Amino acid sequence: MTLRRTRVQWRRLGVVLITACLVWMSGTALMGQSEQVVDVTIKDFRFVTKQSPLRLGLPTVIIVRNEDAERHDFSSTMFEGIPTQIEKDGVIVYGRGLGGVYLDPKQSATIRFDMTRPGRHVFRCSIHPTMSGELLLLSAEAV
Ligand SMILES: [Cu+2]
Repeated sequence: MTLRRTRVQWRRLGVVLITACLVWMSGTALMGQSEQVVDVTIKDFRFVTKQSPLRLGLPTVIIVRNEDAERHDFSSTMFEGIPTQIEKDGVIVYGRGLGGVYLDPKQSATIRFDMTRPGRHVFRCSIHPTMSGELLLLSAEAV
């Protein structure tokens, strides 16, 4: 094998690596766009949400953080009959009949689902009946 041939092979390897890197980068960019994230913070016995209207048919991620020193619950009928994934402390629960998640003080959870019903969806804390909030889901045509 001559020295020149080795150089060509190294150059090819470089092109392959750069291509793989670009594909990976555009892939993560696309994933970031197609997932809509909602942050819900529980503080002073209230749900605080910063939300722009959500679109149907896109993977939705709700991140709930309990900043209180009290145990709370994030529950909603919006997950009814919809495959839902709830992750808490590295444990993932998956199912169609999940009603929500309990959060110990300073605990957080990530809820992933694909919303199919438009409208206003209420969520509440089953421990404290005065606590409630809502998410607005629009159909894609309305946006
Ligand atoms: Cu509560």
